[in-house]
Amino acid sequence: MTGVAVDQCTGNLVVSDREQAAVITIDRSSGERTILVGGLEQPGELLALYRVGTHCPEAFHLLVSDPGSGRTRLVSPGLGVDLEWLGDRDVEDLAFLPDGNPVTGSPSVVFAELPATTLPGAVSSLGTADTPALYSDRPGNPPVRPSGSRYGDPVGDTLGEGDPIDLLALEVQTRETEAVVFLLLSGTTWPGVELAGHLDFDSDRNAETGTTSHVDLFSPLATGLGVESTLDLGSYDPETQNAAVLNWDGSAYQEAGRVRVAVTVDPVFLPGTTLIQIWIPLDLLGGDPFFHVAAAVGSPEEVTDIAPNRGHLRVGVGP
Ligand SMILES: [Ca+2]
Ligand SMILES: [Ca+2]
Ligand SMILES: [Ca+2]
Repeated sequence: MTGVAVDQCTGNLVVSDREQAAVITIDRSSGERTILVGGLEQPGELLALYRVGTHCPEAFHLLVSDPGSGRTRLVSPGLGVDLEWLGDRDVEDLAFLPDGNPVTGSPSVVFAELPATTLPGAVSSLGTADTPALYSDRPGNPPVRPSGSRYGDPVGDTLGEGDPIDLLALEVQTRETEAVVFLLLSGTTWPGVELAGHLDFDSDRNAETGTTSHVDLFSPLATGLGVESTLDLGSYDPETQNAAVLNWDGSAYQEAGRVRVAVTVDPVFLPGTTLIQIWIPLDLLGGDPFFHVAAAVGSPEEVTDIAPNRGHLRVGVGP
């Protein structure tokens, strides 16, 4: 697999599968896999977009880079659209720039092209394509699935040496009295391998209050978080299956309580990965179902991946 995206309309995962030369949809509830786009050369990075003015599930559109063929496709499963979006370019990465972004100012897609040669010193080049008022990075209407926020983290964007733990997705759902966090990691070795890291919560959605995020220690791009609470993954106890939530008291973290953690190695819907599920009572996060969050994961020795790679995940809409 080389690319992962989440269809926020259905909650299904979409992945690039180089072996099958196809993009595959994985149904989150049944684990069923279906081919969404076949006949590709070397499917790579995926970018989920949502057509403004349409509703879920049709709003979901997907850009599929296929550097082997030099083409990037635009696919809309709901509308039956599959067309060439960009030709003659070996695109290796794609990102959506929302309205008001500091690069283009208006909604656009930025893409990185592979260097034309493999000579030493060859660098990727960047390009942008305007998508004025056509697309957004989230559906305009409430998604079909329960309220929640997801971030599909790129495959292989890890820090550190050796076989670092690669975070593939961060998702938070809020229910009446609790937040449920899902962390999807590459590999099936954990918990044989020790996991550490933090989930940082900006409970009042105010960067000016709280303390610096652990993620900001490893990211060149600011999270924009002022952290009130953190879940310490390193405190996970396999015996009791719980981990500590710590609250910032203005000068230090104090343990606020321990929360339930479930680890599923090799989950049916995505073999070869590890799913960590964490249930946090909203009381421990200030009681508000709206908050901002970011994650840093790795071994006790080093952080090997962060999510989101830029900024934070917004959970709930809030006033
Ligand atoms: Ca990653
Ligand atoms: Ca804060
Ligand atoms: Ca990352």
